[in-house]
Amino acid sequence: MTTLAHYLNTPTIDPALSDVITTITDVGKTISQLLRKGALADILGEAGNQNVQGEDQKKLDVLANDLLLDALAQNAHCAGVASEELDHATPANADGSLLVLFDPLDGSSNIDINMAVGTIFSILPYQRQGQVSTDSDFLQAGNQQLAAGYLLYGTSTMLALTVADTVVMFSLDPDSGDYVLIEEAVQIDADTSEYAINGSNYRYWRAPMQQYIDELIDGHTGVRGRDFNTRWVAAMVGDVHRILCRGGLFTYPFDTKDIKKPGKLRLMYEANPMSLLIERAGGSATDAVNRILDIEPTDIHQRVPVVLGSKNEVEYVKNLHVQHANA
Ligand code: AFP
Repeated sequence: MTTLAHYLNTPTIDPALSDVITTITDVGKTISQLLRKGALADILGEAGNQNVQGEDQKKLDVLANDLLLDALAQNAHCAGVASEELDHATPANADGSLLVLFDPLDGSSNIDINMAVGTIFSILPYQRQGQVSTDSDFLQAGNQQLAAGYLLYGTSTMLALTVADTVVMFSLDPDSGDYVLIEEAVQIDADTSEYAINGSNYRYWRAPMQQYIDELIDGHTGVRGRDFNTRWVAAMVGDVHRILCRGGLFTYPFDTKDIKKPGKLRLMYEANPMSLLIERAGGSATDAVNRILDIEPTDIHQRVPVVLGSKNEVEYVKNLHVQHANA
């Protein structure tokens, strides 16, 4: 049996990185316990505040955010922390070599209905050791990430992590409190017949995305010549987990619902870490055309359209967009 502690304790993994990952995953155990207690822990419902994105914060969002912030502030290797729930990054230990970004509780509308939620994290190098970190230190492309992962609090708690060339998966053993390795090299099939999208936004999508979904719905009667199946967890962490387990395509595309937002998902603590996991598992991740991991960020809270998952399907979406652009 390989535990996360064993896995991280290898000469090929920077001990600072191992330490920060351990801090995050330890907090994950606490969040998992709170979720198990649910209503009994008085963590459901609204906290009465709005986050920087103007969204209502749930009690557990606030709690998960505070738990991660406090724990990382005490980690000597962590130079700064950026979160979905904070306007600006918070400096931590100036001598640290790492920056951490996270979405403390992705899919928070699922909390009150006892459905899957998760914590997503991304770890970047810190270039100005010895000086206090600021927002601009975090503005690095996703291809600079040293590690990324998520904790999925579902029927069991699972950790997907990439800190080397592969994606590994652990399951949290509720008896021992250890994360136990269950999958050493996750791989996504290049082809799929399953896709995830919030179809209620159809009228706001661009023409190539509408065409793509029309083709999938037409199934064996249309140009694709086979049937497709829809799944939507309403928590990206759940949809990405399904794709790592059995392939598929997930998209939250560009839409015109709110012209100030080019997409719903956040580049730095949702799209980037998920894209690294997906690519390292053999899949692809784009904004419909361009590789997500090559986007140079301009704001820690910037949003981006996302199309990720099985390689050939992501490529198909890209080709439709290129064809429309050239028409
Ligand atoms: P929160 O970050 O507010 O929890 O939203 C979750 C999310 O960003 C992402 O995880 C889901 O895929 C997506 O929103 C669900 O969006 P819809 O509410 O439009 O279905």
